[in-house]
Amino acid sequence: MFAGAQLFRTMVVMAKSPVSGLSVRLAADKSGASRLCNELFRFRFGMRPELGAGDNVFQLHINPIGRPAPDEIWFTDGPVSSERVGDYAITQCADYLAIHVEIDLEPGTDFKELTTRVYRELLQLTRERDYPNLVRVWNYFPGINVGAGDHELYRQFTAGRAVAFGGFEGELLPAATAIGTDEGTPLTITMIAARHQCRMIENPRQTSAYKYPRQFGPSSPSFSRAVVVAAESGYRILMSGTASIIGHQSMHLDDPAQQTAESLRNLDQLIQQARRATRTSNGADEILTDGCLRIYVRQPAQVTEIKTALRDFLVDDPNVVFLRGDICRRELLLEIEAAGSI
Ligand code: 3EB
Repeated sequence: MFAGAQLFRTMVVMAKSPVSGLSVRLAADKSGASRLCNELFRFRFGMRPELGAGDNVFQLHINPIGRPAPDEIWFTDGPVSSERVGDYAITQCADYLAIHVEIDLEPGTDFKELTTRVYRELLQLTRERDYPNLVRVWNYFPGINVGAGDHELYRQFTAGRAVAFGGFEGELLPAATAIGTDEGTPLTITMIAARHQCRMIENPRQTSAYKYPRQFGPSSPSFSRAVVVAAESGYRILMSGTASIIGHQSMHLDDPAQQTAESLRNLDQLIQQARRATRTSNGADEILTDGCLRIYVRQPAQVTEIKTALRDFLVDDPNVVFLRGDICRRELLLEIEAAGSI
């Protein structure tokens, strides 16, 4: 279907004025000093504690592989206000709200209970401010693969999240990422919510995560494969962390190049689904423009192989950030999330 196809095209984007709706860009420089016009929030990658600055700078305690990563900036249109409410950094504009929280983990914490509590508080905040529609959530915590069977931390997290969501399915679940970070890092959750309903996209190549069978844990993961948000000109797709899974089965064990290709085929399928759902086209041969990718890699030594596999799918110099993280299934070596215009 896909051999030699160019999946992503990236552009030099910082020269353009920010687009309406919700868009994401990597900062052109790494200084990250000044807040840009219509900047809803920015992610800053890395462990150094002095990195955090400003109510709309959301620190992710995860290290880039190789060189330092530029900030990832989320733009909107219209005025933005940012504040802090207890542990929560909150930033909002007319249409979107983003919340970020970092929670230090004490030994012996009941992780399911903690996840339920934090998610309930997040959902409460989105509802009381009248942004009831979840768009995108990022979840990071250490020890994601620690524990056997249903005691594994990822499964405890999934169970706790499912309690807070209380039976939400399909249309109501946000796109998401859940990645294991290094020991000593906090539970870090960032949530984007919208005033209006957004369109959720599932992947016909994959079982919907909220329908995963029992073998993957007592509760199914509460996320959708992608979300499409409107922009003044066209649509943007925000794709969940996407791995080498077909149906509900992990594929290409021990082969990072094949896992990369399979993940990209899954992203390709999501983009096609989103285009069908919105009856849209960006007029380019390539499937995604203004693409922005994050690739989480379990073993940094495999990055070179992953980059080589990636090259077949990319043109130009892509906006890709490589991060050292653990994927929620032990056999998965990498996971790719992406956003861009369709
Ligand atoms: C998968 O497809 C891979 O639990 O929030 C990807 C994205 C994955 C999000 C989550 C898990 C989550 O099942 C794992």
